[in-house]
Formats: sequence, C-alpha cells, structure tokens
Amino acid sequence: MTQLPLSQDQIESLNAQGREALEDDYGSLGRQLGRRGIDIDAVTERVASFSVAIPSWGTGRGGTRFAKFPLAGEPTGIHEKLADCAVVQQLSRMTPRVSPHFPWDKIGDYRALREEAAELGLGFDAVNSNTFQDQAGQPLSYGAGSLAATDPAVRAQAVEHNLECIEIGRQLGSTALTVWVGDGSNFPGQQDLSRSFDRYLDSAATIYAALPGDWRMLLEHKMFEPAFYSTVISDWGSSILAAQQLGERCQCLVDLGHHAPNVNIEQIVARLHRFGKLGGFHFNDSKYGDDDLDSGTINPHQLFLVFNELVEAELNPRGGFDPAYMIDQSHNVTDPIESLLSSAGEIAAGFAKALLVDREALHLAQESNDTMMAFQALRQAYRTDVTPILAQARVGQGGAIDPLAAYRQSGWRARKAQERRAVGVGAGIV
Ligand code: RM4
Ligand code: MN
Ligand code: MN
Repeated sequence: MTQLPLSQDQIESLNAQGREALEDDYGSLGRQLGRRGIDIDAVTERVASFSVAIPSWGTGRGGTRFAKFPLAGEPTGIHEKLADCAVVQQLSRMTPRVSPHFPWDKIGDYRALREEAAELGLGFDAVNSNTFQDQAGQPLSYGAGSLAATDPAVRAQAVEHNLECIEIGRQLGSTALTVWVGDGSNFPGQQDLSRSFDRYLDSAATIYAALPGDWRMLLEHKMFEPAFYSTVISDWGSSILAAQQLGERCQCLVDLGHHAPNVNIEQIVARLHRFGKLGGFHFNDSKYGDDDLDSGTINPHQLFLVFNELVEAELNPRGGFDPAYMIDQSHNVTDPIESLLSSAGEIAAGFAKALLVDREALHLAQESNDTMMAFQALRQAYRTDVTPILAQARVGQGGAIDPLAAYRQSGWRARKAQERRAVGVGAGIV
C-alpha cells in the first residue's frame, strides 16, 4: 500500500503552533465580515469545497524556451510526479486531481496508475494531448502542423493520438480531453487562413465523435507560439466558433496567458458562459506573453475579476456551469511544489474575495448607473485579507495552516534528492 508522502502528525504539530493566532485572526475577520452581513463560516465552507487540478508537467522545472536548470530531487516520471502532487494536496487540500499530459506521462498500465493515485488521495482531471512536438520514434513530423496539417496522413496521426488519449483517460477516470495545438504560421501567405481552419474542424470532428457520452472536449486557444504570425485557434472567437460547430459537449478553455497583453479576460469569461461554452481554465500569470508564471504573482486583481465573473456565472447558470479548473504553470527558479502551493492559495484567494462581493449592492449600483458604488462593491471585497479563511478551510480538512512552512519543515525535496535520479538539462517546454 502506498503511503501518503507526509506524516499527518507532522502537519498537526506544525498547525498546533499556529492555531491560536489563526483563531484570533479568523475571529476578527469574522466580526468584520459580520458587520457586512457575511457569515464567515459559510464562505469558508465554499472555499473548502473549491478545488483546482495540478498539471503533471507543473511538478518539474519546465524552464523557459531557452534553458532549463534542473532541481535536485525533481520528479522524473509520472509516479514521482504523482507523489509530488500528493504533497501539494496533503498540505493545501485544494488540489485533489492531476491533469496528465501525453505522451509525456505515457506508461504501460493506466489502471494501476489510477489505483496508485487513489492511494495517494488523488484522482485524474482532463487529459491533455500533445501534437505540438515531435516525439522520438514518431512516423510523421508535426513541423507543418498537426490537426490542421495539409498532409492527410499527418492529420490522421494527430487524430489517432487524441483517440489514444481518450482511451487512456477512460482508464484513468478522466471525463475531459483538452486539445491545444501549435498549428499556425510564421509568415504571411504561408497558410491559407480559412482552409487551415477547415482542416482543423474536420480533424476535431473525428475526435469529438469518439468522446464517451459523459466526456467533454475542451479547446484551448492561444494567439501565438510556437507559430508567431497566425495560429489556427488564435482567440476565443475561433475557439467558440469551433466549439459551436463541433457540438454541445465541446467547450472552450481559457488559459490566462494566451491572450494579447491587456485583453479583458473577465469579459471573455462572461461571453463564453453566456453561450454555454465556458469549459475550463488554465490558471497562471504573465507579464509579457505565455509566461506561465505562478498565479497571482503579476496581476492578482485580474484573477479576482475573473472569479467575480465566475461567481456571477454560477448564480446565473443559463443552462449549466461546470468549468474545469486547472493550474498551468512552469517554473525556472522555484521549487515547483512551493509554486503550486502558492498558486493554489492565490487562486482560492481570488475565489474567496469574489464570494465577499456584496452582489445586491453591486447589482443595484449597476442598475442605477452608480459607477462609483459599483466599483466600490468590488473594491471592498478585493481589499479584504482572506488569509484566515483559506487557512481555516485547509485546517478543517487536515491541511496545513501555513503550507509553505510545513513543506520546508518536511525536508521532502532534500530526501528526494537522495532517492531520485537526476533529470537532464536542455530546453524547457512551451
Ligand atoms: C501550452 C498550453 C497547453 C500546455 C502546454 C504545455 O502553451 O498552455 O495547455 O499543455 O503549453
Ligand atoms: Mn494551457
Ligand atoms: Mn500556455
């Protein structure tokens, strides 16, 4: 039987040191919120039931396009990645599922992997296909595209890979396939912009037709990289058009780093939801492009505004609201476990703050065109320090009051540096 990576006693004894201060802070925040007509325990309960999936690739030091500086004790395969995900889950209690990426996480026995994960307290989230890179031994290259390639044999190979991902996902207990392709062009004229989209739609329809009845297909748009002139699914417009054409169970996935700078992503969220096409998120942060920085490091206000739309969407489901939340980040300079813990906290903070918005006041101000009071309704919630709520939500489920401190105390990475083989240097992931 697989052991949970950290001992619960160790977490408890660390929590004992911080419990009194937490009770004090939680009580004080509770009184403050009480004056605003908010029941803190109800908010804590909502936060406790919130979860976000961990990307298997986020447990390693992906690095930048140019360099990768491996960390001693970094996981080298899916089994070790799962163990690191379990550490994040044990401390945060907010990340009970892992989103795997194929063929990066390819192994022989997926049923056994599912059991191994379950013993670690983990399940699997959306399966990610990868036709944006060539793999060793692959018969045909994706150099000129995959699902939208002009060569029908390349398209067939890319479709086949997605079908294999669905099959693997079925064995893992997933119910969604996330498709991001790197297809696009680097030169004006290189590709026919309409016909490449036609070819994409055609290939995607074959994949969609193979989805099990309870599955969703999530289309991820990205305006650039690795193609820098055009990409086939460049923006939410192309994404929703494709999703509408493919069918009801095809929806759009918003990766926060995949837009032009300053794009109003919260409005995209509202639009996609309005038409039943908001399928999921890849949370990360960015300063310049698809930087895959930790959530909330650059623009926590945007994260809050996105959650504000999500809370609105939940209150107005318009025929369904069930987005798949995932982290998608890559690190070059931190311990990935610490970054994942930090991001999970920031994401939950965005959600908690959005729950604190006085919706009645906001809606009244909106209806009466009282701009300042509408803004203040958001600002008041955004300014609130929700740290005690997050800590209480974690502790209530056996997690850590201070996950980073507990992780450092655990000595996990140093232990793994002794046990695990070293990963190679090289360039990072996209
Ligand atoms: C892409 C995109 C995908 C992710 C890869 C690693 O930019 O965000 O979601 O699977 O990176
Ligand atoms: Mn992504
Ligand atoms: Mn990305």
